[in-house]
Amino acid sequence: MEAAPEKKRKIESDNDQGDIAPPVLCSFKGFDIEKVIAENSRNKTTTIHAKMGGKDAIVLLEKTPFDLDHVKKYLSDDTALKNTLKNDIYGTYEAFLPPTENAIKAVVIHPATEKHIQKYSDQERYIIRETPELYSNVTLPLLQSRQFSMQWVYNILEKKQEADRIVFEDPDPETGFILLPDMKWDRKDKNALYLVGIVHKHDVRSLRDLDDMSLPLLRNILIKGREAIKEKYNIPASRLHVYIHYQPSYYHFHMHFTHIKLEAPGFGADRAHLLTDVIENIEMMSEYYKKRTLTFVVREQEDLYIKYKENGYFEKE
Ligand code: M7G
Repeated sequence: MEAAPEKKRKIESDNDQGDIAPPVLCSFKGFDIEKVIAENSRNKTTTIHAKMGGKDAIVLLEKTPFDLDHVKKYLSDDTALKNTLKNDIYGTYEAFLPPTENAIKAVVIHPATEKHIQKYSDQERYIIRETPELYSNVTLPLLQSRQFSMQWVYNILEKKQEADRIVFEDPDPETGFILLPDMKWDRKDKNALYLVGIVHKHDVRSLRDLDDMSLPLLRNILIKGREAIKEKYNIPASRLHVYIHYQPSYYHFHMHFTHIKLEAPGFGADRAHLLTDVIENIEMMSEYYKKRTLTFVVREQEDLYIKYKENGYFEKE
C-alpha cells in the first residue's frame, strides 16, 4: 500500500481556511441567494448557492419526518388551521404548527469551493467502467492533483470537532476507527440512522487500495461497528447496511452504516459496495480490487467526467 504522507494534506487542500473553523451561525442574516442549484420534491429538499461575506456558500434545506413522540403537540390548539376545502364530512386544511415543531434541517457549507457547488448541483450523469489501467492513468493522477479538503476528517480523528458525537472509537493506529453520526443524519429518527466509520490509518484512499493486508481493518470495522450500533441504538446487524462508496467524495478510507429502511443517497449498484462482500472478495483473491474493472457514475461538471472526456473515453461508445 502506498503511504499518503502528512505533508500531502496541505497540497490536496482546496479549503483556504486551513485550520480556522468558521463560526457557528444563529441565523441566515447576510446570506444572498445566487441560485437554487438542486431541488427534489420527493425527498423534500432544496439546495441553494448563496453568498455570505463575499464568499460562496451552499445551503441544503430538508423537511424532516414527523416525530411520533410529538403528535400531541401537532394536534393541539397551538396549531392554527386554515380551511382549504369543506364538503360534507371532508375537510382539508393548511396546518401551522407551533414554531418549535416546525424545524427543518439545514446543512451549511461556508466558505464553499467551486467543487462543492458542482457536487451539490443537479446535473447529467454518466457511467464509467474503470479498468486498472484507467485507474492508474486517469483517475489516480487526478486524485493526486486535486480533491476535496479532508480537514473535517482530520478534525474528527484529532478530536478537534464533533468529539462529543463519537459513538465508538477503537484507537488502534492500524485497525482502529471512529464511528459517529454522519452529517446527513439528524440523530432523531432511528429508521434513518446514518453513521460513518472513519479509519485512523492515513494510507488507504479507496476500495482500490484494499488487499489481504486490509482484512484485519475491514473485519474489525464490521464487527465493532455493528456491536456499537446494537449497543447504542438497539439495531441488529440484520437491519443495517454497511458499505463503501466507489468513487467516494473524500479519499480517506471510511464506511457508511445506514438503517435498512433508509433510502440513502449513494446506495445504488453504481456506487455502494457491501463491506461483507468486499471482505469475501478479498479473501478469495487478495488483488481483487486492484485487478477488477469498477463501475461508477460521474456527473458532467465533475473533474473525473471532464478528465475521462478529455481522454476520449466517451468517444468509443
Ligand atoms: P463519501 O462517500 O466520501 O462522499 O462519504 P459523499 O458525501 O458523496 O457520500 C462521506 C460521508 O461523510 C458522507 O456520507 C457525508 O455526508 C459525510 N460527511 C461529510 N462531511 C463534510 C462531514 C462532516 O463534517 N461531519 C460528519 N459527521 N460527516 C460528514
